[in-house]
Amino acid sequence: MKRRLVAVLATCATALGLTALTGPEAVAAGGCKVDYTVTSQWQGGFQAAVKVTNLGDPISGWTLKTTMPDAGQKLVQGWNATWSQSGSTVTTVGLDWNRTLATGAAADVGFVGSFTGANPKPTAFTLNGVACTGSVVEPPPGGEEPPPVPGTGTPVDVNGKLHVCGVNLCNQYNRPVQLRGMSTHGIQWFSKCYNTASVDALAKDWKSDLLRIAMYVQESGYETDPAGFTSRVNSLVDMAEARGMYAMIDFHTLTPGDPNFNLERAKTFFASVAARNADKKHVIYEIANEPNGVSWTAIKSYAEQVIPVIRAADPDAVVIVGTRGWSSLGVSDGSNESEVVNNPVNATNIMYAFHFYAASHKDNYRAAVSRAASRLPLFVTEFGTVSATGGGAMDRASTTAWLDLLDQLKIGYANWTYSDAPESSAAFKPGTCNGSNYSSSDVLTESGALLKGRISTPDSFPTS
Ligand code: IDC
Repeated sequence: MKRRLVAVLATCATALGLTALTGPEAVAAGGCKVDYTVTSQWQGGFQAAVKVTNLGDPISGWTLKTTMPDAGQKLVQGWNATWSQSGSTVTTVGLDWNRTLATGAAADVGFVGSFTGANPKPTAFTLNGVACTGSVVEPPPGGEEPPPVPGTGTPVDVNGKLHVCGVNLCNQYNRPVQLRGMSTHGIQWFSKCYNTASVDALAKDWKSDLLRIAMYVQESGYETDPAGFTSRVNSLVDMAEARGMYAMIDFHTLTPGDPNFNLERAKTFFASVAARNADKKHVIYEIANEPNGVSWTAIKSYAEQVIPVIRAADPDAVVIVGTRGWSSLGVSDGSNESEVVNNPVNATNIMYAFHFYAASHKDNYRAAVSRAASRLPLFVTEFGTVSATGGGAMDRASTTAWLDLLDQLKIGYANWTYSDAPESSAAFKPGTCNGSNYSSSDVLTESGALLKGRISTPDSFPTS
């Protein structure tokens, strides 16, 4: 059982008045189930996750309604659905990509609310007009359910060598796994942030599964000192290995956007790191961070020249290919995932990168990921909780919508950045990396606190 602060389980009874409903939106006998969970609460505000499970016939659209029990409770912002409040009634309507619910299927939506006074839980829901008379399941006396028994072993101990199976990343038991972790900032600028204390904190306090090593190629990066950067990457690979975390080697191309500009450098670099790390279980190769201003065919051509170089040295490692429009599956260039689905890279054991910045990239990007997830193996190798500049205000609602979606689809992710850069995307406050305390909550930014909260929850990797 998941740890919950509050769980409200409302079961839609076999509905009275069902016969009055016609058309595909009717909920048949068998009804529905709503799991309402307050996932966090703070002074005057709270966040709730709402899981709507259709237990009746398939439906092609849904509207969920409930009543806020206290006049001071207000919807602030919702996600994965269209949310509105009128008086005390909150209405939630499924979006294009989650409006169809087969029997037994569920939609995960959520919202941030505000409250004055008490914050009681809603107990009655209707789905497509059918009353769901629910009963509240109170947490056991003493508060929360007991925490789950933590798994034994590090992420690499449990999962071993990874491979792509279907659209998922799978572990040694051939079962899908989601890796959740952090990206470094550019190692040419923030090497002081990657030391024994900080990487210990990432593994032990954050319980991170993954360290993404962002090696810029330009901007004073690899091109200025290939041997030096190759060796720095390898030492970070070893630091991740010693703590049982996966290491993602990111060839951080950004400007210029055509990865072919760096083709020869990529071949040299990957030949070297793949040979050196071939016997390790924990290395994933990301061959081009964010192609931009370049066609998918040019990216595919680059991939089909770099992947054989890696395979020659390390035949069975997972390789991740960047996508058009800053790894947006083309969406930021007015395209979409179909260009990849229709013309995939000619290689096996590969995934495609998707990146987002939550304050800039919202529902239409989530819709693309939802569609693409059943066709392509995806890994969110970089994302921010803020705007695409790496700065600006954190968008909590959009970030939560994204992470809930990725959790549901078992898509792995790495957050930009595990650093103390003076920008809101950084997890640590400026100056943190001058000291040795990476563990206490007061060194975290708002983004860092949110990500640490998400990443440190138990993984429950499947082992059989
Ligand atoms: C940003 C850094 C910023 C740096 C800039 C240019 O946060 O400090 O000055 O790069 O190198 C990306 C890129 C990533 C960007 C990040 C935020 O992959 O390199 O980092 N971002 O702008 N894609 C979308 C956003």
